[in-house]
Amino acid sequence: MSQPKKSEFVVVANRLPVDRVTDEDGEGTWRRSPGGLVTAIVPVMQRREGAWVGWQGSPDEDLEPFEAEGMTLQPVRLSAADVELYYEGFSNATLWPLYHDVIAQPVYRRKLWEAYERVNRRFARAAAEVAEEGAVVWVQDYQLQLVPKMLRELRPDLRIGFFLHIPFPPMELFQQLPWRKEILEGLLGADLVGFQSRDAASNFVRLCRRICDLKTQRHDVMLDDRTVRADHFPISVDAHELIALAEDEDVQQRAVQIREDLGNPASVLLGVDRLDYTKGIQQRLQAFTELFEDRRIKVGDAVFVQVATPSRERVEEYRILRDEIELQVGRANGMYAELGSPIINYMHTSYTRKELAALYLAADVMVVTPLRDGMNLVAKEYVACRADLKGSLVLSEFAGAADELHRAYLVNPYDIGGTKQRMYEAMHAGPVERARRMRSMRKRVIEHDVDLWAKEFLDALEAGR
Ligand code: GDG
Repeated sequence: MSQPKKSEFVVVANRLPVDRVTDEDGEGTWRRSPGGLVTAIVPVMQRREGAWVGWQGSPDEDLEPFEAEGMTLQPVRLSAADVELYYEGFSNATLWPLYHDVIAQPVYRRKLWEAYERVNRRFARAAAEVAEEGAVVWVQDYQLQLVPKMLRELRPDLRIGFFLHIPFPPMELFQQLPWRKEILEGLLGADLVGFQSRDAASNFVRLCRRICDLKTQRHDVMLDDRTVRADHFPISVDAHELIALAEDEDVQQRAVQIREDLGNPASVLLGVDRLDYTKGIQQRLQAFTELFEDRRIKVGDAVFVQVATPSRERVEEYRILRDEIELQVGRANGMYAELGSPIINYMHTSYTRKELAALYLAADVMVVTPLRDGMNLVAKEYVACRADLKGSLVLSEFAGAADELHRAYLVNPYDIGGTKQRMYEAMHAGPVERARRMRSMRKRVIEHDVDLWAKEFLDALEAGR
């Protein structure tokens, strides 16, 4: 294998920021993946000649490092068994539910843990190989929590940051994890551990004190030879890109077309989520359906569009969830729809960014009701797109975004009665009220966009040198 080029800035994430696509001539090539994280980090990478270490998305494939979009990409190989045990297993069947309030029962199996350790070590080695002397390495998310420690052992010269995109649970839940100490020690290999919310950061600090028996002070965890800082850095969206998208004439026309296709109801309500049990899709559809049952609204008053992007389809919980939602939608339409006018339009598919922006513009009420969510970018994307100040946002208190978007219609998604009331209020808000709320939310999202997020994290990481 050829010697990889060394970089002074390295990102380590489960996935590489590119997807394999086939062009018109049938040739395979790579295209930058959509999404805020990639958009935020790519400019930093290009400025610093960065490298990105990650899995390329298909199992059992050996790939040499390659260049794309001005970045060096360092593929990490995962076998089919790694995907099953480390990714679908420990990451998505153990950590994901545990970190999201145990909404689903986490699976605790030693074999999954062993795979997690083994694969984390592989990522750490790959990062150690591409990092220049004294480089900054930024490790991303729950799949790679052991990498900071493993990497520090290999390369004590590096400056290591870690950012967790999902919630970090309170002690009462985290304690369940048979490998709780190992995970904390893994994270403590970093110089800076970043979380989405203040609560998550303080959960972590408290756990370091209680489980690892370490001294702590506010944001700091004291080790023998160094101090680890734990703080919150709420992620955001590329507001300017979204504003431009929403100004695009095709997008605006498409939004009008969507409303027409829906029969021009008085209110269009919209949900956009990965099909995941943390997102509260069932609760919101129930609340909406009950408004028909209670005869507070009728066909013509409102239509709900639910986009559920396919996700983790090989994990059993997700298959069950999909069946349940599809049954629920069928029932609701069976009971309350009229010929040619369903009350819920459910799409199990994924759309282009442009189509998504058109949907945001077509929606009078965006409904974001996760049972627990690190941040939720959909809520911020909707707000960024609505320069016309016409939309309303119904938002769960349990999404990180609720810490910033105080002017949303905040709901406890477990409270179906409260949720349907707030949805109803959002549908019937006057233009002045809508504009007042939207203006305040937009100010926050535009001022605190994803560039600022990356800058604040990296400045804090460098500051401690
Ligand atoms: C994790 C945390 C945290 C969705 N459907 C389509 C599509 N999307 C895009 C959205 C948005 C992204 O996917 C989803 O981001 P979320 O933040 O809403 O949720 P997670 O995927 O669970 O993300 C979360 C996030 O990491 C970042 O730190 O906020 O709390 O769970 O950007 O627009 N994009 C396209 N077509 C779709 O059909 N193109």
